[in-house]
Formats: sequence, C-alpha cells, structure tokens
Amino acid sequence: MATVYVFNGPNLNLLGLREPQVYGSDTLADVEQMCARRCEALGLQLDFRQTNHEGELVTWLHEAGRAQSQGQAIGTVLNAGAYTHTSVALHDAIKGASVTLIELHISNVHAREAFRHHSYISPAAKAVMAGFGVAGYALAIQGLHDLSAH
Ligand code: CA2
Repeated sequence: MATVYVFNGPNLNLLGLREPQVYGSDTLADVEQMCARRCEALGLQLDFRQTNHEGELVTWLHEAGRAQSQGQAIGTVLNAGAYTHTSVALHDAIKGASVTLIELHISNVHAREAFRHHSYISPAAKAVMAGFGVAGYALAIQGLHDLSAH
C-alpha cells in the first residue's frame, strides 16, 4: 500500500486550541483522523507528523523523497506554517529530494497580512491549496491520489 505523507510545521500543534476565528476549532488530532479516513477510502497509508523544528522538516522531506523514488509513496502534503514565508532550506529540500508536494494552508494567506503573500514553498510545489479550512487536507490527499493515477 502506497504512503501519503502529511507534514505540519511550527505552532500547528495549537490548532483548535487558539485563534479558532482564523484556523477553526478542529484540533490537529481531528485533522489526522480526517486524513486517515480519506486515505482509507483511497487505499493509501497515512504518515502524519508535526514538528516545530525547521531542520526536522528538511529531514522528513528527504525521507519522503526516498520513499517516493522507491515507489513506496505518492507524495507529500506540507503545511509549513510560518516557515512557508521564510525558509530557503525547505525550498531546497523539496527540490533536492524531488518530492511531489502539495503546499497547504488552512487560511487564505493572500487575504491576510502582506508578509504571508510570499511563499518559498510554492515554486517547488506541484500545487498550492489555501483557504478551505482544515478540509483542505483531505482535498490535498485526494489531489495527490488523482495526480498519481494519471
Ligand atoms: O493558514 C495556514 O495554514 C498557515 O500555514 C498557518 C501558519 C501561518 O503562519 C501561515 O501564514 C498560514 C500558522 C500556523 C500556526 O497555527 C496556529 C493554530 C492555532 C493557534 C495558533 C497558531
């Protein structure tokens, strides 16, 4: 069974606990369950993680790229949190590891502060999803599945 990776960056462990007006009231554990349900329906194996450390995301992207190159994974959904707007290291990791990557944001970053409008992830991503709330995670998994089937 092929794996889909879902990686979450800094502060996303606070999901549902703070700022519900921006990010909704579902917790990250709720999001993992939604992703698990979608993966089960699609016959995929879910590997869902969160870290507050940039270098750990880099290491995980390398791991995801290796699994994909060995035919064991179809790609990665990444909500890099605020590292989206700052991290050349994540850009380089996605390119270097040749990961098929969906950049995911819960909020519509383009309707928010100007500093959220630029992404270092987007030029290295296959697709970008923003503004669907936490439902975007399942949509992104579906998108990776549909891409891999063509
Ligand atoms: O909309 C998104 O998913 C973001 O990636 C979330 C990041 C933000 O820096 C990006 O600009 C957009 C923030 C993640 C922090 O999540 C929190 C959740 C609840 C309470 C506080 C932070």
